[in-house]
Amino acid sequence: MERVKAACPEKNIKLMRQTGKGKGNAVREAFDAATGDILMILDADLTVSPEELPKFYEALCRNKGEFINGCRLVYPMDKNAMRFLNLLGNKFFGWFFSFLLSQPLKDTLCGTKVLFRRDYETIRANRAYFGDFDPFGDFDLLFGAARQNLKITEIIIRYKDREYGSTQISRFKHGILLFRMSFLLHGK
Ligand SMILES: Nc1nc2c(ncn2[C@@H]2O[C@H](COP(=O)(O)OP(=O)(O)OP(=O)(O)O)[C@@H](O)[C@H]2O)c(=O)[nH]1
Ligand SMILES: [Mg+2]
Repeated sequence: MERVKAACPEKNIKLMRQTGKGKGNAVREAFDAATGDILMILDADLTVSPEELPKFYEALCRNKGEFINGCRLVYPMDKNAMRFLNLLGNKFFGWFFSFLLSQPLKDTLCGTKVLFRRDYETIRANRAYFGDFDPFGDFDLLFGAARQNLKITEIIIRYKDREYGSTQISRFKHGILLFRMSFLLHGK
């Protein structure tokens, strides 16, 4: 990141250290600090290239949707990009969320998510209904968006092998947590 800042001195890039734990907390703190009109999440393991982001920007600005979510499940992926159980889980949650939100959705857990800040502010203001327990933040944002009647649109992206870091996902523990969150949301 320091390299990026040095390479692009004209850009207002902020590097922050989160005060809590988990991606959800990091995203919430970064979104609170961001000053632009559009908010974007890109996973730091570079499984999705930053070069994909202009497609998300275009989709949002051209009104193709109000919440743009990446979809990794269409193009062929790199060999180790997604483990088999994760693939099954992603397919299941895609199906289940399409049913819960009454909007077609294939890949709920894709990290790449883009939306207008004004819409995020409404999602944040209504977070109390959902509770603050989603450690990843994906369900929190998707449910918050659907509750505001935002149109969720998926952009197909290419999912690559991880370039940086190691997985932060414990499949069984987190899989169970995701199930619990989904069923809780089902009751709302
Ligand atoms: N700041 C911060 N970011 C996190 C934390 N956990 C995960 N992330 C970010 O969230 C991204 C997604 O987490 P991963 O562990 O890659 O999870 P995944 O992509 O669903 O699963 P894998 O297929 O195992 O990579 C990471 O690439 C990090 O950028 C955290 O505790 N703090
Ligand atoms: Mg990853």
